Amino acid sequence: MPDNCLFCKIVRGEIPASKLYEDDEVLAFRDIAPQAPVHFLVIPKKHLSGPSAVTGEDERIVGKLMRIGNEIAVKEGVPHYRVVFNNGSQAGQTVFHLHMHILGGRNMAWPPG
Ligand code: DGP
Repeated sequence: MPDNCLFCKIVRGEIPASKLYEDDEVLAFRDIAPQAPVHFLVIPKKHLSGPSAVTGEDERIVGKLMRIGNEIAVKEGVPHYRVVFNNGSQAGQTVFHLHMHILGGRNMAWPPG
């Protein structure tokens, strides 16, 4: 786990987060700057810099992010939600540790900004 990665610090408990789910592989927590009434992030504990860093050995865990994210969304009362992975700064990625956004609780526009 890189020392200076923000989400690795959350995984290690060095920075507080509003956690929604945790096991040995996955952590979910509320986004600090919510863009919808419900907005949380689901991450692998393993450091991967983003979607383009995912390899074959990570395929199972990426699927798990979706399963856990859906379970949390349903519990949070937003069975209709948007899933976002940003890959690279031009796409809006600001934290370079793979994370899946789940946003719900309002109508979503398309195309996204
Ligand atoms: P992205 O732009 O896809 O890299 O999204 C990064 C998200 O991470 C952004 O929506 C804000 C959120 N975020 C940044 N710093 C923190 C933090 O310290 N705690 C929490 N909970 N969320 C953070």
